[in-house]
Amino acid sequence: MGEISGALSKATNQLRYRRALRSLVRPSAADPRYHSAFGGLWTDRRDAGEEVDRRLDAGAISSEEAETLRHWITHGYVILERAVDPAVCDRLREDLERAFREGDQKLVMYLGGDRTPRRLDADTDIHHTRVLDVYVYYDSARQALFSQPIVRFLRSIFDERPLLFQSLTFASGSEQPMHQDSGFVVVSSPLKFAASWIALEDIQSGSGELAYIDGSHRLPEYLFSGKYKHWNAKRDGDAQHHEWHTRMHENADRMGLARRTFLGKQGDVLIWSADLAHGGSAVTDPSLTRNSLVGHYCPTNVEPFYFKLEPDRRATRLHGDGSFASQIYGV
Ligand SMILES: O=C(O)CCC(=O)C(=O)O
Repeated sequence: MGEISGALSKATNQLRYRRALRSLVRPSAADPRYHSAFGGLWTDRRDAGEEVDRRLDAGAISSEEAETLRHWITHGYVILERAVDPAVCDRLREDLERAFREGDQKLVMYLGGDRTPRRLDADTDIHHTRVLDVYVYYDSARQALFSQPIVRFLRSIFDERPLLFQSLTFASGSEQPMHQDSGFVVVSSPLKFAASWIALEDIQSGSGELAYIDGSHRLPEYLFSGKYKHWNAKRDGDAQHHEWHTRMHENADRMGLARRTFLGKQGDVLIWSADLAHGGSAVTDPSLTRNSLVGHYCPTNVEPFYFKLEPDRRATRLHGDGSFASQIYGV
């Protein structure tokens, strides 16, 4: 009996997975209004600059917001200075340091680049760890990730309330290779999401600061197995992953795009678009910390892919002008 129900649930999951994948295939008839065949946010439309003018003329946005939106459209990221109260950053760091000292069995973390989920035991070294979705349990993380300037900006590009569906903490540089999140972060409309990178302390040069390629959200698109924006190890293999990475750099060089690093002060936030290439630069001074928090958000009318695969993890909880969900813990 157990074997039959196990086989049935495996078959149901495979069916769910195949159905969900269909929405992620490159459409055969692309909407010519967008740069990408996958469409995207209104800011990804070819007439996005004119749309900013229209919103400004209609009084829907201020001239400062229009300037921020124009930067986002051209460069694929924005920097919001002091968007998070430094006191909130300190509170989150204290919460995390306590959790690492005393242990917090509710939380799940990764060690280095290893994707094996681990419980957070007492006396764990905080460095080279990533704690997942802390916002579910820590008010300080919710205050940071839903700070008013972040939510206001996300609402302006989403035309919708933001749904926070994943976060990662870093106490030291990740040295993560340059990548576009659309390759790994999967939502029902592949370009409809954005990420915030919050400096929880003043970031020092040599700490493995966040690196990114200005304007790379308009790089020629790489299609995994000829049709997907996201990489699947089993389906696409390491060779395609390597080719994606190589072409990203070749095309960025050919287009003359600038590599930049983010030396944010505590509370500064960099928001990147789904296709902006970014990663962690080399840690040249291992004595330096790099306390930071990354959050991934989509509009509430878009679904993280896991909603389709794990219906019991679809629940969302309201928080101010946004909401949140978590594949790891549920909410
Ligand atoms: O903070 C970093 O070093 C890189 C983070 C990153 O690439 C990501 O979260 O996608």
